[in-house]
Amino acid sequence: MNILYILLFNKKIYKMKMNSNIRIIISGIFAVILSSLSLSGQVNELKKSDMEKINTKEFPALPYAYDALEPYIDARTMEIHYDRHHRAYFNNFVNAIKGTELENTPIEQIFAEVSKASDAVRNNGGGFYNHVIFWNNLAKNGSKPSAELSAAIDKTFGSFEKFREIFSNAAKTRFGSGWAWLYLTPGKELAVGSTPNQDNPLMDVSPVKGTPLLTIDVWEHAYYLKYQNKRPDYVEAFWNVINWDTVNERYSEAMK
Ligand code: MN3
Repeated sequence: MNILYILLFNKKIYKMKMNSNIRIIISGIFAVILSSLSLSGQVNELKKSDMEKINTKEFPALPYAYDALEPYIDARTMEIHYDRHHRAYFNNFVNAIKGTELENTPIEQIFAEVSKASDAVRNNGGGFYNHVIFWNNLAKNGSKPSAELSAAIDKTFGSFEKFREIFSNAAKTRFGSGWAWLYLTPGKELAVGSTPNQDNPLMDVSPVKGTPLLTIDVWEHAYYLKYQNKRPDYVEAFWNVINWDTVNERYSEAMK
């Protein structure tokens, strides 16, 4: 497209009556302007390519065995949560977008305008996506926040302990079902918040907006078999099974 503009502009310039030096200067100025326009086009493309690119065509495998997070999250809960709840969200999402223009739209783009979509797309798309983030930010691998993420946590919350308290509080006090998040705001600041139901910070309907970095599912199905009504105990246990390696990766990707 840009090359077409260069050709058209240059054709016009060469038709004008002026001396050749001025013609060369004007052509040069156009070339600089147009190449900077094409550069900004590339930046936009890069931003798009930074998106999660979560495959919406295939139900993703759980990245570990059902019992991998014992005793903090029990195998039976993991099995039911992944194989029934998550799978149902995935199947219902696939059915909700089938035959519509959303079928080939990146899921992050669907979320950016989810207010225009059906409740089935919002609830099941969120349910599908949020669990992918959740499974991937869990592991029993003894990982730690990176130096960069630690520094940002200290800067924003004062200390890791303070961050932990604020995040845990967001998870414990989310009324009913939902999710707590550590996310990066569009201004590249860390923030903690929570969303109801299957909403997430990528959605235009969400009160908290940004790039998800770390999340905890606080629906009762995530903890009831082991912890029953004691959500705070489940939230405390969660801190033993955070896969900081993936959170660090998400943070450095989002900071680019
Ligand atoms: Mn769940």
